[in-house]
Amino acid sequence: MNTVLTYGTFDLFHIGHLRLLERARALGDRLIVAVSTDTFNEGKGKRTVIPYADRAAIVQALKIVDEVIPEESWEQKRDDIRRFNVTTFVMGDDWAGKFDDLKDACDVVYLPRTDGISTTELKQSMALLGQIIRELR
Ligand code: C2G
Repeated sequence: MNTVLTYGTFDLFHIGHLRLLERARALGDRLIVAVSTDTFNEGKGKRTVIPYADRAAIVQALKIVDEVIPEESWEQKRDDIRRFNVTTFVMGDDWAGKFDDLKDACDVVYLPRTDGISTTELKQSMALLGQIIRELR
C-alpha cells in the first residue's frame, strides 16, 4: 500500500488544486490530504475566504481523496509521515526544495503548478468585480 501525503490551504478550491491532487493520487494507492486550519493559516499570514470546515469537506468529498487531516503546524509533517506510513510526500513546485529534509523519511516529489489560476487571482477578480458593480450603481 503506497500512501501519498500532501498539504495545503485549498481556499476557493480550483482546477489547480484538483490537478495537483489527481497527480498526487496517481503516485500511490491512497491519498491523505492535510488541510491548513484557519489558525495555522493566520500564522502563514493567509486570510482564507472559506472556513476550514468547508475547505476540508470539499477536499474530503473528492473520490481521489481517502482521508483529510488538519494541518496545524509546520512541524507535524514528519509525525504524519510516520503515523500514516507515507511512501510519497507531494507538493506543488512553488515549494520546490523546501521539504527536502523529509527525504530520509519518504520520497519527496514537487509537481509543476497549474498555470493561470490561483486563489490570489480569484480574490483579485472578485474584488474588481465588486468595485465595478459598486460603480455601476
Ligand atoms: N497548486 C497548484 N497549482 C495552482 C495553485 C496551487 O499546483 N495553480 C498547488 C500548490 O502548489 C499546493 C496545493 O496546490 O501544493 C495547495 O495550494 P495552496 O492551497 O495554495 O497551499 P499552500 O497555502 O501553499 O499550503 O505546509 C504546506 C502548506 O500548507 C501549503
